Amino acid sequence: GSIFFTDKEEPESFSISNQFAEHLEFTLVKDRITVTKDDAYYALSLAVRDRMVRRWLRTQREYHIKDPKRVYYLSLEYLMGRLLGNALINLDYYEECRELLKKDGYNLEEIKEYEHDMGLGNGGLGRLAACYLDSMATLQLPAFGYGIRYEYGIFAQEIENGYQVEYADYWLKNGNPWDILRRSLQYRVKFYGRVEKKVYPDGTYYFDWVDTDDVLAVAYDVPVPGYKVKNVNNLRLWQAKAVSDFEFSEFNRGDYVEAVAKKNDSETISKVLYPNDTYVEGKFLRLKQQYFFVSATLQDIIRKFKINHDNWEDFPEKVCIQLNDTHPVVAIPELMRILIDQERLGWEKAWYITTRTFAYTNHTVVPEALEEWNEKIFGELLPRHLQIVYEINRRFLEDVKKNYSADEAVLEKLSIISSGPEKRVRMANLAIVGTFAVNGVAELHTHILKTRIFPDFNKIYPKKFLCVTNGITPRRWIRAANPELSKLITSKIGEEWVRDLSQLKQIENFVDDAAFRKKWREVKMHNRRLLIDYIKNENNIDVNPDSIFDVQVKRFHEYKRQLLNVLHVITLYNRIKDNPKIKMVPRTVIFGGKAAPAYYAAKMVIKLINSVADVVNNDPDVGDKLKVVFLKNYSVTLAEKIIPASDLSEQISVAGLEASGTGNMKFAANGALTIGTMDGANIEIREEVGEENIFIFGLLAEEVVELKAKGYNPRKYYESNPSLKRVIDMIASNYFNPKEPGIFNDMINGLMNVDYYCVFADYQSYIDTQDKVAQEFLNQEEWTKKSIYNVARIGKFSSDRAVSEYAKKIWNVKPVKLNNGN
Ligand code: 26M
Repeated sequence: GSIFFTDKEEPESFSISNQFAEHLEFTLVKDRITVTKDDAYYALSLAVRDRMVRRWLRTQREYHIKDPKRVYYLSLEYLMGRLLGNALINLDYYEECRELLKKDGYNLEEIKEYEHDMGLGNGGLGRLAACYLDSMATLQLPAFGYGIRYEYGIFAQEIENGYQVEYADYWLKNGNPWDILRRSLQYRVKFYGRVEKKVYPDGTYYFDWVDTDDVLAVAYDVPVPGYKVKNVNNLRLWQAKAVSDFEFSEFNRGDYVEAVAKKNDSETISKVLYPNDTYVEGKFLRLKQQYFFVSATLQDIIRKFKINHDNWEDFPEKVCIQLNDTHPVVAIPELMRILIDQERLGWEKAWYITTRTFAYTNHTVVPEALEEWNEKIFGELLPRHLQIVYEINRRFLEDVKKNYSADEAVLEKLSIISSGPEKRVRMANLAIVGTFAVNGVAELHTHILKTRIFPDFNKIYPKKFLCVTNGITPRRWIRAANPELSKLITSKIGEEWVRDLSQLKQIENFVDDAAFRKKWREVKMHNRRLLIDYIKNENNIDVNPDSIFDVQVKRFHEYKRQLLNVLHVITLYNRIKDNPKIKMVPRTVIFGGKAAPAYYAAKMVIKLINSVADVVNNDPDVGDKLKVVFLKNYSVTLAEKIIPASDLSEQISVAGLEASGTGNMKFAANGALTIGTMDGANIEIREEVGEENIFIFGLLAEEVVELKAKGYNPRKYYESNPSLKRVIDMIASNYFNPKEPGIFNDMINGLMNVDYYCVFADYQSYIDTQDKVAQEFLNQEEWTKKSIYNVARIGKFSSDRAVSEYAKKIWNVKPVKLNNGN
């Protein structure tokens, strides 16, 4: 007989109450007197984790036995948020657990608040990875997430005197009940050193990477439960650890203290998430993180492959590796190195295997976000990889010359190594050459990649580029975040929509049902009131519950144009000042989001919002017609409070620069109407919900290009538009910042002389469309219909659809269904 529960037939007999009590007493060593709310959260999470363990083991065992083709999702970021509520929903155990806890005198909703967000990502890209994990598990795909277990996640944002201030996010301070340390899973990762050519007696040779400085990668695993399926997938996060103490050279020379202190150097590799999401500075530590992550992950993937296989030609048949942007692209030369130097395969064969294994997703066309590594830095840390990259490039360019073009200008654009005084490794070019699929994240974005960013690559590899439009998980973003809306929908169409979002279509049948529409509005009002309380607590602002909740939450970047939104706010303010008795539709304009700590222009927009808020919110003429709210420290958890309460979703990037957006999908799925440009997935959202149910304004992507080509002069717009002029003059003359004169001078100069993101060009179109929004909001019945249509027609934007497309079009992996049992 086996002592393992996984080997036993009988169903689980543990009750959550018992396990909860056991963890309180035996794991946390607490009693009735000493127990805290945080203990309750921790013990409950362990009890919920316990309920996943057998499924988790069984899933991994099943994948091992059936040995299907697997997909590995490699991402430097996972913006997971809280895990407890999501686990309970996916296990279909939420209600039961709440009732059982109630009997023990605990309130689940209250306990949940003690969980610290797992904020191991910056924004869209990191949250997308988290949504995809949820869908991969729900679709029962043999999929594995890999990442870094940063000790510090995305910084905590405070607002001090209107300015953003960053604090370290030590998310592990109270421990983490979700991840488990795999004590025996450790890999050695090499850095620095040099390449030695080793010659055999027969004259053949190979390259050896020697005299390296090594670091250990230790594995922590997080369970990823699928929704109402038995599959529990795995997210493996690596933490850096110093190699054993006696290996330090200093130790041998007798400097014990120095040697132990040096441990710190290695362990800084997984210390902190880089907080920028658009601007890449070529920081050495960042490259170390990337290679640390890639090396450990590939060792793990290859170890698993070798359990069942000894023929390398099977590798691409059994393994697909999806690269989340260029951040893990050093995996391409790393696999080449392993195949050539360690496995002793020839170049052609190694390259054949490599280029059939990897696929790459591009997430941005913003030029300053394209990763390039200074060749010297790259070669110092990874000398052998630099040689391999050069050889990849040499062969690639040879090929191009033979089959495509020998034009120097074309070759320079295609080259993986940029020429010029400072040679750089272009990671996107390496990604395109070294993979079999390159995908954009929305139709327009893919089109721009093919025609504007990488046109020659697209001609060389016409079938390589494809589109998989992004999606969001309906479990977290509707079912968990908006329980009242979920109940209302389920009362009409049943619960299947949670795993098949296209079923929401059926609620169109109730658009003309006045009672249904009334309930729909009551749900929104309920959510709004929760947010009103939060705003009162956080910002001490009284918000009118009948006002339009007009919301822009996302990272701060000039291209996302929070500034355009502010210009609208000031325009409304001026209308009130001109006529304090004016009748206007009341609005609450809510902002949230973080700016990269070194991004001065974005930080000044935050300061401007807070300055405008101070004036507007305290002007007696304004009353409750207009309020401006900046909610600090926007996060996954805060998004879950804000989005369900919103009426209007601001998606106002300059056309051509927002690759997709995913917030846009979350808002529409929760019944907010969108005001947006023809950018990213907005275009596809419009296509789905119908043009009468969305507010589109502004220049098209091609028009932005044309405008700039013929010489854009923002000053002309300023001079010919009195309303715009007045707004700009107010900012320039310190109307909102009398105590800190001049602080917005750089911003104003930038707008007047350059306005790279066409704020002035789109101003009037935006104002006119906002006026239309206000008009339409007056007719609540019609607005409600539009809101229902948005939800009913949002099915396409489920991450289940997106992940199925990846599985079919790129990965060629199929579900592994677990039989019943536990
Ligand atoms: C790179 C180097 C060094 C430090 C940080 C980075 C870096 C980190 C995150 C660069 C870019 C990062 O993210 C980009 C991102 O989030 N892009 C967004 O991806 C979403 C998912 O596809 C899209 O919906 C958004 O439109 C896109 O902006």
